[in-house]
Amino acid sequence: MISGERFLSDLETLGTIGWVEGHGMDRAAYSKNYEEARTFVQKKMEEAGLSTSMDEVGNLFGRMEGTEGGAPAIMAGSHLDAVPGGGKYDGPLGVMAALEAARAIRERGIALRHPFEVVGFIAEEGGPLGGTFGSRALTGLVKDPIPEEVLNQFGLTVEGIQAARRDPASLCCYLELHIEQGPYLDRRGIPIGIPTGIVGISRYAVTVEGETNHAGSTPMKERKDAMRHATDLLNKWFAWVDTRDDFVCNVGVFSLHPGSVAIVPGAAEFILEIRSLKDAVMEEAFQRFKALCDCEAGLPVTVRRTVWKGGTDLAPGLQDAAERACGAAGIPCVRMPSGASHDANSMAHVTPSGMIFVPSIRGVSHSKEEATSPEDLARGAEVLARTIIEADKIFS
Ligand code: HGY
Ligand code: MN
Ligand code: MN
Repeated sequence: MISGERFLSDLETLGTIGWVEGHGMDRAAYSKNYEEARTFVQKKMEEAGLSTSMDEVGNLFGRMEGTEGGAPAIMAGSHLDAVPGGGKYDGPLGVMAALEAARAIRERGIALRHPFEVVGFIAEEGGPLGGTFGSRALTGLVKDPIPEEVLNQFGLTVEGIQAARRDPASLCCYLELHIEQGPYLDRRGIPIGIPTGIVGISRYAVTVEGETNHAGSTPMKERKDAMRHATDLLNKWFAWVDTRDDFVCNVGVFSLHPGSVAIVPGAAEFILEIRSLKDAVMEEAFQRFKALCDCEAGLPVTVRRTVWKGGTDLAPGLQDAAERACGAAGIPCVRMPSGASHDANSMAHVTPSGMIFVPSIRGVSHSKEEATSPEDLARGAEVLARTIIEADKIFS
């Protein structure tokens, strides 16, 4: 029912905004490139006859009314920001597919009972605002205080964040099409995944306190080398992580201070990220890490939790709706968990939420090599459009 050609053309055009050859996407939330991308999407929404608006934190909405005035809205979309050097589909696929669904529904004269809103969330990717920021603002989940300098950096205010909260009663359900960002579908040749749940994410700022000293004249045995202590600790930690299969862990940010080749590092700082479908497992893993820090003789280690987003289940009714949509279109699908976090994690806290996955070639994402075939992209948009129509029937 969608126009695959129009959808893919708009998606690829959006993918050129902020794209740097050899690097990947340069489109952080609140950046110039981000604003250019959002303006492009807003124009496309208006051309499609949607009424557009933006909330106080920079989320973009395109709305078309339904036949039942005052009914809660079906919302579909994803995020428009990208990780540094990331790909062009992580986020924008879901926004442009929701827009294409709106166009196809309108062009076919399908009268939805519920209003339909396309959303482009801001600041979904991890960063100073904690990730899934735009959708957490909409759902009232921005609980931890944000440092003044971070608010100023992005032109945000506490009042603005609070004003962005949407009354959950105004929402009927939320749907998000997204690339899988893992190898499950690609390895099995299955074109559509239907996520059953989304992992929780926890992040910890870890500091190892050593002692700066001369890198040449300080005897090895007398050094309080923060780098060696941190790497010893992490080697022991990852040896334990490798014995488990119910959570994943990453250290993507690691810095040494003062950071000179001729100085024994006095401090090592890193961000430890733990993800699991089960919050209790995330907590157990953290306790194990903490115990390692405490028992590892030598240098003092401080650990501060900076992010805790529990895992969420996705609405079975929307999983069934997506499965029916696939069945009607003769598209094979499989239910599976999501190892990546998404705005649907925030939305699932306030309204029935569902997701649809399309394969990531070689499972690669958060990389300039991120890729999905045009056929799979268009198939995902088709299933999303049909699922929206299904959702319109199942919710009052
Ligand atoms: O990190 C994530 O899981 C998401 O891609 N932001
Ligand atoms: Mn994403
Ligand atoms: Mn991402």
